[in-house]
Amino acid sequence: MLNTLKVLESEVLAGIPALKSEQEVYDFRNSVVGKNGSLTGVLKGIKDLSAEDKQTVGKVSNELRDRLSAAFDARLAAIADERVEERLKTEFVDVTVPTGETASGHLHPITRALLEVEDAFKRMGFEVLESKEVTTEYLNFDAVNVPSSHPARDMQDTFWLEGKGNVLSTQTSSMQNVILKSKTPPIRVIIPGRVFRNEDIDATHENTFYQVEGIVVDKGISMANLKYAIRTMLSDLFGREVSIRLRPGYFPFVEPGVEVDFSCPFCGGEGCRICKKSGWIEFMGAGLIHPNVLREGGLDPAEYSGFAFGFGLNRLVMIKYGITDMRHFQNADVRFLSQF
Ligand code: FA5
Repeated sequence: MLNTLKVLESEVLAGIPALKSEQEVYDFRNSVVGKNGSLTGVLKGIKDLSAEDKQTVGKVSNELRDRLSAAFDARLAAIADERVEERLKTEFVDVTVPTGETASGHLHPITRALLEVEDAFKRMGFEVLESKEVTTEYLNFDAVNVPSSHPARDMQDTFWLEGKGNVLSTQTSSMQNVILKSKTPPIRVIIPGRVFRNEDIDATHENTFYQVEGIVVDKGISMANLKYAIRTMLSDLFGREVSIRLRPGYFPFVEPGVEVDFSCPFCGGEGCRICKKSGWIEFMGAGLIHPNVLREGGLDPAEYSGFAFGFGLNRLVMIKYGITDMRHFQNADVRFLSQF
């Protein structure tokens, strides 16, 4: 019987590697160790053996059953591995291949417009400098001709910071003194920056918004230079010639001070919904730099003159793109942002 078992083992072990699927393994295993299996059949004869042979054959057959069971399990594991290998080969997905479906980010409309504004001024020989978001009471007010007793301080609601005399810039004009002291004429700079005012917000007012300051100082600078620079920049930005209109305006750091309007680029000045039928769009404050400001910046007003202007970028972008609510800019809502 031991011989029969040996032959049976070598036959079974030789047959296992040819099994291709789990089902084939189960069927073959059943044909060996199942109720009517070949090994089961041989083992049924044990009962007729002598007591001594029963013990020997019993031990050998138990060991044989364990070896065959291990061989079947190993084949099942190998078949599972082969299946995974096969799937990896046929179902391979290269996750690095571009799908063309991913939306990539883009510039915020304010940033985009600012770059266009900067380009227009650079073409006219202007330098672009950055303003400071945290500044001093001196630079924001005193140095631009607004002493502490001056009522004009109340024109801009200020965020005062802890510590001596520090404020959040309420206007990019807080850079005027820095520029005048650090440069020698001819000076031609624009200074874009974020400014802050302690104001209630609504569709046309924010507490955090962008301004662009412009400063030009040289001998013999006049309002004509201001008009030319602003007309050129706006015509570039809107892709159409615009005209400039000046009205008297009050800002402590300029004399004379003006409010600058430009002809509506949408209707050409005939009157439409955007310019509220007036043909003109209110744009910004400007003027010739006040002698006190030049002096505080270390320049002699008898020798030099200059102009300064400051406009709100948020409002300009609203006009350019027909945006009706300024609060959209800071909301980070993709439904708004994805339109630009
Ligand atoms: C100024 O801030 C002056 N520094 C401008 C200036 C510079 C005049 C140089 C003369 C010479 P004003 O407070 O008007 O001025 O603000 C300028 C622009 O900022 C406004 O025309 C407007 O477009 C924008 N602005 C003002 N307040 C707000 C606000 N709460 N939200 C959004 N934009 C605002």
